[in-house]
Amino acid sequence: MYKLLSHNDLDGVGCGILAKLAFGKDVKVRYNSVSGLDREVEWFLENDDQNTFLFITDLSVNAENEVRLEQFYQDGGKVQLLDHHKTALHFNEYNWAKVTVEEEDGKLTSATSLLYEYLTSHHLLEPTEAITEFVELVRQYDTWEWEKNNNDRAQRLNALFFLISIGEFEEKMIMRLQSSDHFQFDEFEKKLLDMEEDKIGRYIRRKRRELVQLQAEEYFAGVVYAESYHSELGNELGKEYPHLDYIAILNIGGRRMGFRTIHDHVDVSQVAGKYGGGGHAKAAGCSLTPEAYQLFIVNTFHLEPLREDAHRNRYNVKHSPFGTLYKSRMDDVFLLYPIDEDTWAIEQNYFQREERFESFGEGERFLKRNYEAWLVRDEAFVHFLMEEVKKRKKG
Ligand SMILES: [Mn+2]
Repeated sequence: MYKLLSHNDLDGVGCGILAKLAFGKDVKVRYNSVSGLDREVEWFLENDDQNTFLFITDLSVNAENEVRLEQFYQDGGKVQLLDHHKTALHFNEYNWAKVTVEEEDGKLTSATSLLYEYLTSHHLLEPTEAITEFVELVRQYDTWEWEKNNNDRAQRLNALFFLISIGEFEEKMIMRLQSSDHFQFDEFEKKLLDMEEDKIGRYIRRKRRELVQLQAEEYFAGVVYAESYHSELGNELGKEYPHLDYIAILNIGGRRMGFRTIHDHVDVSQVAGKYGGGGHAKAAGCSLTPEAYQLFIVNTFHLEPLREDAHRNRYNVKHSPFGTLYKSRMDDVFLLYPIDEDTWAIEQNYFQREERFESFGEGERFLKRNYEAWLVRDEAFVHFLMEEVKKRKKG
């Protein structure tokens, strides 16, 4: 017999699907949250048939279970942990664990791709084109590579995963992978996914208007409350507000929070680590500890959301050689303009500030981080220019 304990997200369930394809009725699969795994491992060690081969995928155990599993292994127990989270790399010192973040060719791994590699190389599962395609979609979704590759099929697979129950998803995928030459969505799923996409778009637009800015130690964070679509939301908000180092997404009901970043200079697994969590450089999470609650909720509850940049301007546009106009909630007006090819300066309420910036982006980052300024609409820009002309005449 086999038992697989895995994560309850798409990558974790991808592992369950592969295990069922390989072992059929001989495997019991249980999906867990990050915090639920350790109870399951304890239960297995205390109650399950000790001849069962235990797989743990996409999750890692705590220090106590680390010791227990090593003992279990030394006593002849069969266990294999496969994970791809950087925070789990120290498990590689054990014979029963293999943690790989990146393949030799530089491709990021996912738990599903690691288990597929394991099962096929141990001749427990015959590779097929359909399974290979499915595994690659899961891997691209889990590592965000789909974004770079514009592979929206990977995102749609994850959307489908959330539209139906885990049990239904497993059953559909197993049937499909056993009977099709290629991995495909059916017509009904395509229709559903189109509707879901529209819904996510509306949800993100609403959340964009709720984002508040917080300076937390050396970083600027965007803070938003959301129960669903964390990945999509973190990514969209990150791109909309590139001056923020990361986006913190609060799920009060679940007493958890997620961290997402689009930047390479921030490792959000370290930020989450401060509050007892972990994850990847670009996506991580933690429980809402009292400390995190104080910083991200109590400290931000009174704040007003960031104002969005005007989107449909023709004149007041970014990178303009004539200058770009911003405004703050204190009614300060800022004109960001180039002095020469690679020097930008800021006029605040018609007075030039001392700072110099090497690019437009740096200047804008300064304004947004320090003043939460937003790009004003064309009308306000024209009004500003007319006032300036009047002042010059008087002056
Ligand atoms: Mn994963």
